[in-house]
Amino acid sequence: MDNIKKLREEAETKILSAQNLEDLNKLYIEIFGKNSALANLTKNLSSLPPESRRQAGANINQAKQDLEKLYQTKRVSLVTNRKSTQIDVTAPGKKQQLGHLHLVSQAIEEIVEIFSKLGFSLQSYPEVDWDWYAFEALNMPKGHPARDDWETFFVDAPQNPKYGRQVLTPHTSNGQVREMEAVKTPPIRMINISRCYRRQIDVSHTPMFHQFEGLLVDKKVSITDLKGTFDFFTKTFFGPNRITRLRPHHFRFTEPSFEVDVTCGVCAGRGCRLCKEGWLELGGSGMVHPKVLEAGKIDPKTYTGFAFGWGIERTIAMKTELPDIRLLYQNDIRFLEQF
Ligand code: FA5
Repeated sequence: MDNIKKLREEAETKILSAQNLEDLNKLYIEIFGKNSALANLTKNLSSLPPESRRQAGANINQAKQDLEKLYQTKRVSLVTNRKSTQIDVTAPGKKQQLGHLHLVSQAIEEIVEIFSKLGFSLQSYPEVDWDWYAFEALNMPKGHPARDDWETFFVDAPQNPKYGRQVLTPHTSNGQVREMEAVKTPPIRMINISRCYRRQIDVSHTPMFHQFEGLLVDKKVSITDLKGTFDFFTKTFFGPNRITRLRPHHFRFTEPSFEVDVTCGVCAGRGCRLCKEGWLELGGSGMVHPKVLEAGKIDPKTYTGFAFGWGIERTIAMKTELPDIRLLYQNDIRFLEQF
């Protein structure tokens, strides 16, 4: 009797500790096979005294049945486990979520491509620059009230005796004199795209935004070239029915200066809630001021040029009828995935 109990307990432990189906299969022969300890007990029944033979036979059978049951339960659990870790190659695939470029990056790519058709090449100038390039070389001497329009962030760092303080560039116009210094002798046809920073925030202003700056310097450049460039850009970027107009304005670094307007895409220039009078402002522009050419060591008697600086977020807003440019930076996937 004790033999059967011990044998049964040993077999139970082995079955329960099998780690996989292969181990369990091997145990079957060991526990239930012809030469197993259980089979030997059955064979030896005849050697027992007749009064205990019957009970011993019943106990052996019971042990066999219980162990079979345990064996099958263990088998089912190992099979289920194996299935859950296996890959079902016939299962339908899960659709991968594909990302895409942010709206601002898409616009930058498109703008660069349009201007490259006119021979402008993309340059990159610092986002943290000296006061000299952001203001002084652009005909805005220290303390000049025109600087206030740029609501600038100044960097808390030592000043340079010649170049002054460091600023987070409030516009891409800092690239103008830098480009003149780099090229030295015109022609110059530059597009400078960069992040800009100003202390502003509302539906049409963000503290960080992007501008693209165009600068063309050559002999005999006139306002007609400026207007033709804007018309080409506008029709390619916004569509063939959109037209531009130049509205007189004032910038210290261009003379004459203009603001550039484009007909509204919603009302086609008739006037609506978005544009009020049929026109939307794209950005600033003008003929490069002789003092700026001089700051870039270019002779204003030989060369003339035009420059413009537009906000990329506003340009996108005008194309997509975005009611608030701050949406571009809220990282809301429901908004971004529409474009
Ligand atoms: C300028 O920044 C001049 N440097 C543009 C220029 C360049 C004029 C070359 C002449 C020659 P203004 O401050 O108007 O100008 O800004 C130009 C454009 O930048 C605006 O029309 C607008 O589209 C965009 N912009 C300005 N501030 C913000 C802001 N906080 N958030 C988003 N866009 C802005």
